[in-house]
Amino acid sequence: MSQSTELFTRAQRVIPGGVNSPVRAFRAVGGTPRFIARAEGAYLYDEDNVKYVDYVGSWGPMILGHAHPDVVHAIQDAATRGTSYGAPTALEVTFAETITSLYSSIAMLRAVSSGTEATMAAIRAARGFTGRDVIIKFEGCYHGHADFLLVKAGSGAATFGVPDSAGVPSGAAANTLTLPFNDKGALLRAFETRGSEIAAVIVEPVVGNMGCVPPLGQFLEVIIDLCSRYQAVSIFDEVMTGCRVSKSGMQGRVGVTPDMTCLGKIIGGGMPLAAYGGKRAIMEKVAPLGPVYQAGTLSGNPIAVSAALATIKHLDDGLYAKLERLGAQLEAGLNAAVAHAQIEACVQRVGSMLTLFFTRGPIRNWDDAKRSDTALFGRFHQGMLARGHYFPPAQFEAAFISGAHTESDIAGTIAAARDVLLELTRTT
Ligand code: HOZ
Repeated sequence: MSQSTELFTRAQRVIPGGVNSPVRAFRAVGGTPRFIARAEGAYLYDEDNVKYVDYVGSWGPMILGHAHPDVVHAIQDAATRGTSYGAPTALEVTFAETITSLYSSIAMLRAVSSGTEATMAAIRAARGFTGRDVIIKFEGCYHGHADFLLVKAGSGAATFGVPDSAGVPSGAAANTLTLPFNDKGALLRAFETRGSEIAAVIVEPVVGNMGCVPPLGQFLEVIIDLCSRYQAVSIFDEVMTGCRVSKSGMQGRVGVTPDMTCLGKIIGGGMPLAAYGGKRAIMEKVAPLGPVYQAGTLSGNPIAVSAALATIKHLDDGLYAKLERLGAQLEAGLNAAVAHAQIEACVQRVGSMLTLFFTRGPIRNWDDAKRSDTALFGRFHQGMLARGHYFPPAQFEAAFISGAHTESDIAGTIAAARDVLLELTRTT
């Protein structure tokens, strides 16, 4: 029996589903989750010492690849000075100054420990600022697991068919309106009918959590414009896209400025660190300056902030040019493999995030995404894994490339995908 199988058996006795985050259980693709022993650069090694080219990258943070020497050194160095103080540090000031210099939408920010906390706190601040209750989110977008955001949510919630989670009191989500992503008309109508009640619109500016779905036709601009016209707060959830699709996220890539921004993943350098921030007038509502309460013992943790600063130092134009190049290589190779196998599938990509959907494109929203043949995706995933290529274990997730990947890694993955897709057509 493999080490992963043995560990999974033990894990299922003491951890729900054997995992600490549902999608890791591989239920959407079948097979046994690999228990990871170590990682380096673009590669993961499981407990049986099998090597994989990694396209999950801890779900986004590992933009430099795993165990980057500067990041590891920063963590080791910080740890010798203590692991947590629950008191302010110089590091946090530098971190906040660094982020505000990268994101013109952020005049002030609060560090927190996860993307879930960031979105939850940003919405609380927006509600406190506007004095309104209603928020708008988009179907298939996932903003963490706060009660009022687990409505028609993407990621694991979509994968497991529970976009509306049990355990969320109906009242908790009563003020959450959900609309189709990329539907400007629906958004306009919502503002026309309920504009004076709307506190905020929260959006993943490129959705990563129903698979990779880019915004179309000025959708982001329209969100910002309508929010400003109706004195609501536009919130970009750039937990996944921040420092990923450009150094200053999707907002920097397309040149727009939301009222608030949530960040996580890359800005934490692989440690539990996230942040929310925005216009000074909004952030001045946050305690102790204002009446919106939010706190956290591990917020701005010195080890996490050290990893973050060491990571951000490496985010330069050369890195993003490389990521764009590798992304284009993978996209073109997968498209060619799909065409060769004559399979109904499409690739969607923004920079170094990408999804192979097993349905005809384009995928513009959740209704499009959910037409995907998830069983076929599962078989594709298993085939790739068996050949040493580790893709996200669910159709409704994005794959990520890091600066540690090489052209030959990508070429190997394309060759494997060609084989696997052909195999799928032969056996369907
Ligand atoms: N919700 C995450 C993907 N969008 C999964 C996190 C994890 O399992 O680590």
